[in-house]
Amino acid sequence: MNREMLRSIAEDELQTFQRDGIVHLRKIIDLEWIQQLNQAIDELIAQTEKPADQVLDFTTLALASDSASSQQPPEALEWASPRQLAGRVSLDTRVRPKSNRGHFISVTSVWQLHSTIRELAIDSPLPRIAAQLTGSSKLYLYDDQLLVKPPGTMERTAWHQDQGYDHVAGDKVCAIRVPAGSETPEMGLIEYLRGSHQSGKIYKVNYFVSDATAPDDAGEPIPSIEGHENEFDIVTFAPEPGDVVVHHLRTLHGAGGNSSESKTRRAITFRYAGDDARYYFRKFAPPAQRPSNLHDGDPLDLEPARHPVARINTASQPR
Ligand SMILES: O=C(O)CCC(=O)C(=O)O
Repeated sequence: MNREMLRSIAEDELQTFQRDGIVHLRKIIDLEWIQQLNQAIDELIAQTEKPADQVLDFTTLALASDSASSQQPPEALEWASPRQLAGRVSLDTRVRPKSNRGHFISVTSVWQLHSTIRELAIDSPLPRIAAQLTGSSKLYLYDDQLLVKPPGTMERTAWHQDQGYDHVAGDKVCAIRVPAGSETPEMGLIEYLRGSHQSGKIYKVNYFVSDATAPDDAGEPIPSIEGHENEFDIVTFAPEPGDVVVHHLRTLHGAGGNSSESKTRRAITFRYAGDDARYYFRKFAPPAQRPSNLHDGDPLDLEPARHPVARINTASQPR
């Protein structure tokens, strides 16, 4: 596998990331990684027994929430429980409902489930890209998320910011999204609010397919972007295999449903923490990120099994 970037990052791309909190890097990783990624996704999706706390079917959750109501007997309100979401799932009206409705699937910490994904996360061109864009001399994998949106998946991805979901404080933090195929507008391209990382705000976490938030989340309310898109400076990209899209962990982003008749949108996003990153407990981060022994202010090195060091040059080896 080619662990080198296919080209260097240009100065204007670096400046775009710093200014806008988002940059599309075209033709930067070898297509062999994308072939391997597709094979890994096929294998992961075909597995019948998946660790339950790593897999979330947002469509099943959305359908369950349609029938849930506050009149029902009280159930414990867990992260994204149907009752929490009742009546609040954001559906894309451009997507025609199908009898065989697509399922919007999320798998987190995939690097722990598949060797190809682990290699892509910590021993590929990706950590080098993250280190250069964040100006870091050491880089940790914070976590990852595989998102699969098949044709006819109506659930929108609600506008959100990643950092509130992560127990990490710091500015040298970014996410690299690696699409597994070509993406077109009908598939629900990811939309990013340009420059939204600059305010330094940490927003309330929502339930990903809904803008519902926990009432006592101390974060800032997310601006009401859906339906008012032309009032905001939004940018989208139509990435091709071999491209990556890098956003700062504070950049707000969201996406539509997949109205394509035939094309599944599949991508994995790796979240990296650089030189100034420290553990910071966030009460409303999803529980899939299992309890940690770290305390606020601890460097992430103290839990290498959760936050492995990523290789950023050919001379050093990942732990
Ligand atoms: O796939 C989506 O709809 C959302 C992607 C996303 O939130 C991310 O890559 O961080």
